[in-house]
Amino acid sequence: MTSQQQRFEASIARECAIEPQDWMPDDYRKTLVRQIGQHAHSEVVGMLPEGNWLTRAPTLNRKAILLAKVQDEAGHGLYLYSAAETLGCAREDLYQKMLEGRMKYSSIFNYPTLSWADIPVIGWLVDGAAIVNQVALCRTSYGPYARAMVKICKEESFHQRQGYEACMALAQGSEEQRQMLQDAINRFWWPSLMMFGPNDDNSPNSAKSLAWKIKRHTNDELRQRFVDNTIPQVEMLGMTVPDPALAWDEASGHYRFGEIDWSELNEVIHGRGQCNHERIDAKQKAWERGAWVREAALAYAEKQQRQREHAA
Ligand code: BYC
Repeated sequence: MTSQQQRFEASIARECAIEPQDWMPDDYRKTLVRQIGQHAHSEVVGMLPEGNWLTRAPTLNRKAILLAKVQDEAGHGLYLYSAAETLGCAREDLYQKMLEGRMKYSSIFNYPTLSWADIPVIGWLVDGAAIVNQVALCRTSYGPYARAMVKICKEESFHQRQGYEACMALAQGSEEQRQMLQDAINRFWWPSLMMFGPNDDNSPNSAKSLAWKIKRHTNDELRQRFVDNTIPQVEMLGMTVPDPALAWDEASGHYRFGEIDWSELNEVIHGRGQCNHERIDAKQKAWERGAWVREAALAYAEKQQRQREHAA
């Protein structure tokens, strides 16, 4: 082991954050670019299913909240693309890889939002699952990623609470509203559990990511934490989850749940989910239509630079 490698391993062991100027193994850098890049793409693709309901939110108040949430997701994408840039990769390159299907984004955003109840349920379950994963990432070993996560978690936590509050409004509403809520839970329950990734026996990246403290917990540990947190909330709403195997296990102090349909997750992450084409198509069009904004922003930045140089 070289002295650089020794210093790196010692920093990881001492829980010292690795910073952009520090030496790091190529594989550590690659793993971070992959995970932070996918995470950034998930945030911006995640704007689409929710954006679908902006014009149809049931009240002006709900519309204003949803608009703010969708904007927050764009901001999260920005923090994460910036964190990835500190590793030496251009934002445009990462984005192109996502558009070309060479980088992934979270499976959850390849499901359609069919009714208004999907929006509260996404806020509650999807942002709820995201927080469980992301609170752990606040202690990830790469400094810029950990710092981005602190800010993101505060906003995600607000999203989760507003989602649950909107679910509660439906749960206390008419029979039709309760049915709409139950239907949304039925469709989003299993895909939310899939957000945590394959089970530990089939997670090729986990061992290295855990050793480098990029990941702090395994996929299954976080999934279990999410189920344990969420089932009492489901009961509070007077709803159920579509899992006949769900049961409280007194001995372990955890809920036991049924087997996830891994073939479904596999299909979705390999581009064959219900909305994969639609999502990439929307992002491709947004990229093309936004060209003038990028050109204008660059021209403005160059003008500012020239003025600063002139003044100096
Ligand atoms: N979807 O070895 P594994 C949000 C891939 S957005 C797609 O366990 P790893 C929000 C995985 O990438 C939430 N792909 O991998 C936004 C790998 O493929 P590659 C996004 C998945 O990295 C808007 C392969 O399967 N959160 O919060 O150790 C509105 C094998 O998996 C998925 C993050 O991105 C999946 N579900 O663990 C509302 C969190 N699962 O790259 C909310 C950061 C697995 O080898 N990411 N794959 O080709 C992570 O924590 C980890 O990357 C994962 C996977 C737990 C997702």
